[in-house]
Amino acid sequence: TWFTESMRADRPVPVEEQHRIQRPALQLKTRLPDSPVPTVSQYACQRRTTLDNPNKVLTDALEVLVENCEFNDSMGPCSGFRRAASVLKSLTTALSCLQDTAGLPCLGEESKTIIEEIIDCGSSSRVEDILSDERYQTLKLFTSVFGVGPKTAEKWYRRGLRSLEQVYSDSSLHFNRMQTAGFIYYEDISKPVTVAEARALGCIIEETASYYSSGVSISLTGGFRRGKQFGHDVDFILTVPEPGKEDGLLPAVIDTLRSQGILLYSDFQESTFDLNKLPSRRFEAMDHFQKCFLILKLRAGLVEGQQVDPGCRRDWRAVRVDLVAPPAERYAFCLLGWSGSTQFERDLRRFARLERGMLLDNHALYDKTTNTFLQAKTEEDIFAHLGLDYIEPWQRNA
Ligand code: DCT
Ligand code: MG
Repeated sequence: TWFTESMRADRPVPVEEQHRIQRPALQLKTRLPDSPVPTVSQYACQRRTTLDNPNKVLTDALEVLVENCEFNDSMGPCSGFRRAASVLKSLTTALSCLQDTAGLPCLGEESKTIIEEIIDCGSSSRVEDILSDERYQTLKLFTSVFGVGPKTAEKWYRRGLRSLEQVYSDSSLHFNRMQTAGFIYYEDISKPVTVAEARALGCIIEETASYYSSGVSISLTGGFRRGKQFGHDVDFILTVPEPGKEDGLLPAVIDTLRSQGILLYSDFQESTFDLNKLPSRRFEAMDHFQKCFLILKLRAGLVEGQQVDPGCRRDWRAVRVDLVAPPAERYAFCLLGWSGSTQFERDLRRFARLERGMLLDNHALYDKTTNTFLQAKTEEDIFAHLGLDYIEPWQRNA
């Protein structure tokens, strides 16, 4: 048995149970027949995780540890803290003491120590130490630049660099195109993208793609599909019904955006999709679909509810946009993969492999027992193949 809607701790208590709870001590001695114990699954894809997170103080703290492990390249403890944070995010009530964690999966001793410290004292010394650590602060700052990962950040840190100004003015460093754009538009792209901005970008992409073919469909995916109010970028999937016609789609969209004068940066990646390759075992491996990472110029006048400030030196902002264009028959897999959250995706794949003997990635679902690819037109089909209850996108904020 695993977590279902009816097992939630905060569900309304049915009338027949209310008086049972209210009866005094004498009644409690006669044991009620064993009721199923609500259990929380170790897999995020068997939990419903909305954006309401009453344990944010705890999950933020655990995520600092995750980030610190990523900076130190220690992947073992990293996944432990990730899973612990994710389990807490699925709870509908705040933990008030360590005993409240009884029966919860994925909480190792280290995670429990952090949780207990925060519940008892309001903060964890281990987390506070990391937050005030110069290396952590610097690596966090450097990796906030588009195109800069932990390896590059570490290299700059080792050279004694501590601020973005120092990095940018160090003439001995070579920046790639992505990093250069990251520095130029740093202020704009560090600012969260709003839902209204995401919608305005959707209209721009839709119109632009329609010049290529009237049959193009566009889906908003990523965090916004999960109901987030803000994102670091906007993710769209573009498809055309005619097989093979997607081949020239993104280059055409990029050209049109350029001729409209709103393309600030683009990194186009040709498709390397090959159905003969089995789904990858590594989650971190990006998918093989045709895609592009863009920075676009979004005019304030196109964003609903946004006033154009006459005193402002410019009437636009730079925004990060990702486009992916899979073959139409791969759409469901691509949508499920790009909808995230990243932890939800990791656990979907882990569940498929360990519990079902199947390999799942953004392209396909492969059954190792029967040596067949399982077809899917919708996300519901994929959950059904995996024997999972369907989880709505807004419940995938694991
Ligand atoms: N994804 C993937 N393969 C990866 C990394 C991510 O398939 N190697 C998926 C999971 C989420 C989705 O792509 C979009 O990625 P982000 O934009 O980074 O995540 P997000 O949830 O949209 O977060 P944000 O709101 O900050 O953009
Ligand atoms: Mg996103």
